[in-house]
Amino acid sequence: MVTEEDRKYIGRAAELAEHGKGFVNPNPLVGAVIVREGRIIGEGFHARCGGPHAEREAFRNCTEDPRGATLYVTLEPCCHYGKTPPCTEIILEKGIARVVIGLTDPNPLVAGKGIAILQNAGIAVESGVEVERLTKQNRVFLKYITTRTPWVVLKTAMTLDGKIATYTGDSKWVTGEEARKEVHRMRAEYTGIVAGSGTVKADDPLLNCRGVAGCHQPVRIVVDSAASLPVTSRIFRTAKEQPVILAHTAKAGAEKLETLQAAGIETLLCTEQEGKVSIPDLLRKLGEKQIDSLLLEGGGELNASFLNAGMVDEVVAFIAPKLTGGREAPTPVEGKGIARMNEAIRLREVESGRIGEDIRIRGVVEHRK
Ligand code: AOF
Ligand code: ZN
Repeated sequence: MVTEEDRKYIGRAAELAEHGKGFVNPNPLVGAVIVREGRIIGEGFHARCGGPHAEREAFRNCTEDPRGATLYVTLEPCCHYGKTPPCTEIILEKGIARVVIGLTDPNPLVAGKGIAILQNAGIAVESGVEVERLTKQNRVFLKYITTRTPWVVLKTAMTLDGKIATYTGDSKWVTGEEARKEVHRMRAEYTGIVAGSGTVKADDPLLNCRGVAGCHQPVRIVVDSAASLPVTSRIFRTAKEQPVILAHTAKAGAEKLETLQAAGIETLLCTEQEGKVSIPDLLRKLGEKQIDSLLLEGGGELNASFLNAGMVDEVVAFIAPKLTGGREAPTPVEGKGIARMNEAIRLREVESGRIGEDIRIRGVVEHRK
């Protein structure tokens, strides 16, 4: 039976798991708590990919012998030799009497086998606690481990009348300082950032994470069918400091590709769809490179291609209380668009709030069956 107390300790383990954000990918966020007689005697979380799992960290931090205690862990303990030995082994070794698990692990290497090993050894096991909260916390991992393609977050910043720049192309800045800082924090959470070559030419962005202490720098991915990235762009010039992948099609010239490679850029040949890089092919190939999550920063044509391919999982929009108008002013999603309002792409789990002077709306895309 799962008690209120069980839910509380799984909640604590979920809090601990958050500390791994931005560092564990493509692994899950996992937290663990060891409890005896209503007291926490050990806590741990998975801190970085390749490092010890949460369970081992909790044992390492134990202030007393955990024999007979209860282990709370947000994800089913693993039972395979990966980068680290199986957690089920140390749980048995330490003489834990009861294990309370948040989510079962869909990783085919685990998927219920971890629970079975513990139960067969006579340990009392409960699983499926705080499922909604934990599913949300680990949505990147849960998608990646089952599809091997990244979780994609479309991020945009626009005026109240839906423009991402003025009709002259001026976009500095749509939103205020706090929203821009928040974008830098977001960049640190995802493995890759994607932009189209049009945006790179227009704005010459660095697409890095600035002003966030100790943050990880995401891989920068430029979607550029013809490999037209200017050699004067900041992305080109900083490729040796922060990785860049340039996704192109067969129409890119061999000489330009060599120039890009010499600058330290990884070029990625993708199949073509309507003359452009095929988004499903791109995501498959990025997935093979262990890229589990992407922050998509457009522009409008690339955003439309991702949406049309059904490859956006989440949308985060910053809306500035400003109006610029202009029928030629660019908008977050261009393309041809959807003909009928009742066919619009919908969001669920919608949240909204203020970030400085701006408003942020986020939600998860309702994928069509
Ligand atoms: C984690 N951290 O705390 C737990 C995980 O390659 P490895 O050895 O790090 O194994 C990664 C897999 O282990 C991961 O995909 C997940 O299925 C399982 N559990 N992973 O990174 C943890 N408990
Ligand atoms: Zn493990």
